[in-house]
Amino acid sequence: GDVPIDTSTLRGAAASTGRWLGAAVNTGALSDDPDYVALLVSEFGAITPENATKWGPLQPDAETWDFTVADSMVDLAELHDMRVKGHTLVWHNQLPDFISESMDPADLRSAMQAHFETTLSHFGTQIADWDVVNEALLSDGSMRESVFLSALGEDYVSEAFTMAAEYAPDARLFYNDYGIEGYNDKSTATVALVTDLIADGAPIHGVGLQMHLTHGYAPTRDELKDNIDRLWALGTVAHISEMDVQIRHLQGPESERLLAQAMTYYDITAACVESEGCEQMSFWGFTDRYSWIDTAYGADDPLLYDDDLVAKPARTAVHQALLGEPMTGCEDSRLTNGDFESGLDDWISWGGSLSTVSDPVYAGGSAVRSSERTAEWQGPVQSVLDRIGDGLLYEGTAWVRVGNASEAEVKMTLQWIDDAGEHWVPLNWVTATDEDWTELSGVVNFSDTRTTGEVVDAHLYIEGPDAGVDIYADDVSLHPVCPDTSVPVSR
Ligand code: 9MR
Repeated sequence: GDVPIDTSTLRGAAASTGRWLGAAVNTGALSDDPDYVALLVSEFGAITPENATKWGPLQPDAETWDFTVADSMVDLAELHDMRVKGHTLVWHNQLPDFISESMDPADLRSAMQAHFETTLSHFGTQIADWDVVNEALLSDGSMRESVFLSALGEDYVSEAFTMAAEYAPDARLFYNDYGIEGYNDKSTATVALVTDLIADGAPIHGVGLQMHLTHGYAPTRDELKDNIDRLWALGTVAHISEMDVQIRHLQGPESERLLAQAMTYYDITAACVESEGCEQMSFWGFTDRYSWIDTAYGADDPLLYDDDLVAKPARTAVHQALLGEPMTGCEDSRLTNGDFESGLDDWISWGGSLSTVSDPVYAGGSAVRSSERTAEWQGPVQSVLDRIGDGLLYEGTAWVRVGNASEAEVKMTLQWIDDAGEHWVPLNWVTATDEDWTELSGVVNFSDTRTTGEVVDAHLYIEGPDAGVDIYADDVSLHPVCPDTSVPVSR
């Protein structure tokens, strides 16, 4: 109908760009957790059964079929106007026991035939999209060993697509895999596979990039866009099909860890909405209450809503990226009293003497002065140990000038101590004068790829001039750098 799109929901915001936004549905939660179901249907316009439409769950033994759980998901989707993606017809995991590794080609082929025919005729047009083959490739680009490969040879992929189209002529058919989001041997092999399938006349419509990520190891936005573009150039759409973002390795306050995660979600969502070829984006669940990550790797919080179903910064970031709005959460300085209006507060000095002054000031009523300095590393310092987190880029800014010298080099430094020792990373240097205020700004990557073990100490320094030179500073701030604002392309 002509119901106006409610862009306050994720599904509505995605729909406003012509895309579907979905989540994998957990079997237990569907029947036992009404709050989960309510949030699912209000926020998501597409679902993928997380396990219920895999071969094993659907056909526990050769004579037994069980569509109960899958049907309840499909019915829910129909009631709430959600698109359904079936997952997955052919996969080396979660197979029925009667599919044995040593099956001969004829037996495997007829088992597949029965599975495809029964499953696809059962759902008919209720399931619009199917993952036909899942995870057929290895990271070096070669084909994964499986009963399908050993019995049917490499052509099993093409055979599966042709067979699926026979029983589901209206469905759109996908190849789905992990580790193919950026540019690497596996994603290049995927492009080659899709090229071959098309050349063979196999009916393939798209590729699912699973997007199981760990913050700090995600493909860049540009790399992902290029990768989606090369699939689009073949005439296939891309889906982000199983996104989640692990953060248990990140140090720092929870708010900073969740912000880091939100940045990864923002960048990936932005890459999708900035790409004509990206048609759908789905997450592997939506609440930290239920995630495969906890079981597979350890306690984590990889999704958009927390254990209490409260929206996390990641949910806000996805929503903002869908709407082409700037990402929020980076504005406030992680330092306290950077304008020195309430005295020295958390500012300290390892030497010399630190005081607030009312003249000169850059802004407001006071600035800080570091005088009687006996070494170049002395100046205003503030601990940021409980204020910043790894996996983030921080921008520091300050206004500085000097006394007792007409000019001197002043720098801003991030210092930290971890298992590898003490580190000093300059954000930037500037030539300050005794005549006027000069801006000092720069960025530092305080990242898990640079820290080793536990960070036990971290400070922001303003320092640099020779002993005896006074440093003045005002309006000092340190804040994270958020991703560039997305520019959605409608489909
Ligand atoms: O999330 C699924 C989990 O509940 C199952 O135990 C597991 C079985 O291997 O499969 C998980 O889903 C996988 C998906 O089907 C394919 N891509 C990787 C997903 C996470 O392992």
